[in-house]
Amino acid sequence: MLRFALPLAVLLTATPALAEKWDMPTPYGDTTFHTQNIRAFADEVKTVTGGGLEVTVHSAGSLFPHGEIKNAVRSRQVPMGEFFLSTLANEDPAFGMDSQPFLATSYDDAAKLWAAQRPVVEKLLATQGLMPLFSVPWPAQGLYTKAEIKSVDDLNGLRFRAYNAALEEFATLAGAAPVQVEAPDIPQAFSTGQVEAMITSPSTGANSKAWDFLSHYTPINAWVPKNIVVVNKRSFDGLDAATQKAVLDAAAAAEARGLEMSMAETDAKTKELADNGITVYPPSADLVAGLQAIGDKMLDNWMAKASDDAKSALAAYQK
Ligand code: PCA
Repeated sequence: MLRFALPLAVLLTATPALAEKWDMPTPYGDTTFHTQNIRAFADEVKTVTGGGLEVTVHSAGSLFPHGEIKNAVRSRQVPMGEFFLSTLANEDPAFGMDSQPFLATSYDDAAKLWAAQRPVVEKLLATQGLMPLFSVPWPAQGLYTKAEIKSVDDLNGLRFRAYNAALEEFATLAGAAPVQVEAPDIPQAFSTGQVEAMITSPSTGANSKAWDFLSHYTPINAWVPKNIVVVNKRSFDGLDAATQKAVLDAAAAAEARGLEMSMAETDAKTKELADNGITVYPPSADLVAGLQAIGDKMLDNWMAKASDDAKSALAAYQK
C-alpha cells in the first residue's frame, strides 16, 4: 500500500487545484452601491481562497432579467445571485414586509424588521434549495415628481414608475397609474414619457440623473427595502470547508459594509440631487397623513394574505 500512497500524494499536491468559477447576476448597474459592494465581496472571496473561488458579477440584468434571477439560482443555472427581496412577495407576503409603507422607516427599524422576518424568509427559501448569504438595505424611499406635491390628491392620474407589487398597490391607492420599470431603464422610461413620477432612494434617483427629467424630491422615508444575496445550497455544499468559511466570512463583511455604504449615500446622494438643481423639500403634514392612510390600508390587505409565520414575524417586530 505504502508504495502507492506516496506517488498519489505527490500527484495531488503537484496538480494545481482547478479554480471554481461562479457567475453572479444582479439587476442593478455598476454605479449602484450594492453592485460595488458585491464586487468587493467577490474580490474578498477570491483573495481569501487564493483564487480557488472566482465570482464574476454580471450587473444591470445582463445575465438574467431581474424577475428570473431567483429561479436561475434555484435551478443552478447560476450558483449565486442578488435581487430585491420584496419582488418575491407574490410567492409569500413574508417576503414583502420591508416594502410595506411606514412599517419600518429608519435603518434601526429596518434591522429590527429583518431580525423578525429573516427566520421566515430563510425557511421559505430553504424549501427552494436556497440559502441567504447577506442582505443590505437601500436608503429610505422618497418621492420624485415634476412639481411640488402638497397632498396625495396631487398624485392623481400620474404615470408612476413601480418596481414591485407593493409599489404598484401604493400608486393605485394614490390614484396614480403604475408602470413596472427596472432601475437601469428609469432614464429612458421618463424621457419617452412612459412614466412621470417615482418613489425610490436618493441613490437610484441620483444614479439615474433624475435632474434630467424631473424637478422635485421629497424624502417621505416611507420604507427601507432590502436586496438579498442568495446561494444555491447544493452549490454551497459542494465547496470545501475552507472555501465555505471564506464565503460566509466575506458575506458577513459585505452585510456590514453595505449598511455603511447605504447610510453614507442617504445624505450624499440627496445632496447630489440638490446640487444638480432638484428642489428638495420636506413633505407636508397633509401629504404624510394621506400616505400613511394608504399604508394602513395596505397593511390590512397584507394581513389578509399573510401566513401564520408572516403574521408572527409582524407581531414580533411590533412588540
Ligand atoms: N432602488 C431600486 C430599488 C429600491 C431603490 O432604492 C429601484 O428603484 O429599483
